[in-house]
Amino acid sequence: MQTTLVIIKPSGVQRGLAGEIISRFEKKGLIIAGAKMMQLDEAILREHYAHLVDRPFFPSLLRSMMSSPVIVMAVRGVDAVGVVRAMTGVTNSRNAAPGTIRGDFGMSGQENIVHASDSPENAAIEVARFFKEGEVFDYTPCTITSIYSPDELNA
Ligand code: IDP
Ligand code: MG
Repeated sequence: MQTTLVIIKPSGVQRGLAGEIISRFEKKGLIIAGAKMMQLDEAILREHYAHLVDRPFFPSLLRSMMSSPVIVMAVRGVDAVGVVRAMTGVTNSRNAAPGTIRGDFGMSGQENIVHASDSPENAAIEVARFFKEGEVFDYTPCTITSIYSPDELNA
């Protein structure tokens, strides 16, 4: 199984979408392996968005991501990184497909409701960036055999 990082950004927290977003992952059959609210600061955002620090919109992105607490989640499942990215939709919410989180709830490129890790490698780095030892839990929901076949679980 993979564990991926989801951040419910200030745009999602402020608009009262946290429950709806968590519910989508739960209903899909993904496991919420860790969850907490935190206030992000410039240092962690410069690391997290290192690929964007030279872009003209970076100061605005920083302000936005620090404008309220966020909810960070470690979300687990078979192929969870790709599944969660697909559920998130493309970066600009106006272009995101209906049925995705950004496509259903957003109108903005910047204020796009959620972050989701883009590769298994980055997912491992990002979960470790936002969660301390002991904050991500390794448990098996009692519904697991209704979510996956035995061969999917043992792959
Ligand atoms: P992603 O969140 O879909 O992976 P990235 O390119 O990694 O997209 O960008 C990270 C975040 O930076 C986006 O989710 C969005 O909030 C913001 N962002 C990206 N491109 C733009 C832009 O052109 N204008 C404003 N904000 C942007
Ligand atoms: Mg990204």
